[in-house]
Amino acid sequence: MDKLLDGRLVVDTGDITRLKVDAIVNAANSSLMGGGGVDGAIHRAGGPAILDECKKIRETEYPGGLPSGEAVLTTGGNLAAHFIIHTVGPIWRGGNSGEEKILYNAYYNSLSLCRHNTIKTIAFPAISTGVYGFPKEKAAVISLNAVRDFLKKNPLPETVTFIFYSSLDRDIFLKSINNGKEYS
Ligand code: AR6
Repeated sequence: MDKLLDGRLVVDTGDITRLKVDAIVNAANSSLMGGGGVDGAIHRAGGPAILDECKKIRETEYPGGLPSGEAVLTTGGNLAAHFIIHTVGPIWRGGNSGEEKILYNAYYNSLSLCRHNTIKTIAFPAISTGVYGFPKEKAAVISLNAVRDFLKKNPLPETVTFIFYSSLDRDIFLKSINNGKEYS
């Protein structure tokens, strides 16, 4: 486990569905109706209450689907986490379609939901770096910048965890942020 940003950002490996934190973030798609990857794992582990709330969100707030870069909150269902924050990262299209800003927004807007829901601890998977094809090295720097910018201005969440599914992905993250901008 590595700690950055004065201990407020923890970098670790594992299965996000098993974490005992107040909220976990889901790398969803605009439909909010589930999918593969971490999205599928969260819905399977958390049970049908999550999809029920996603359907309500689609019927009310977002009939056209959740735009990429935005975030919404549901129950955590059967998970240890009380809440799931569903966000939609960008699909990588080569880098000239606003992908970097959308990824930044996905992290930042997910964190913005912490204050109203008194979320002290939150964990993120590596949004967009799976099926959506965002280069992991670039995503590392953007995700760190978004969390650093947010935590500078806000007492909640107290701690953020970046949970990588493999130690290789964790190592790519740590190496990329050291090659990128200063992070302290
Ligand atoms: N715990 C932590 N990380 C995980 C887990 C897990 N249980 N499972 C996968 N990952 P992806 P995306 C990692 O493809 O690129 C879905 O179908 C994985 O290794 O899940 O944002 C949605 O419905 C990778 O590093 O999300 C969308 O359609 C990271 O999670 C689409 O995929 C993200 O990979 C979203 O694509």
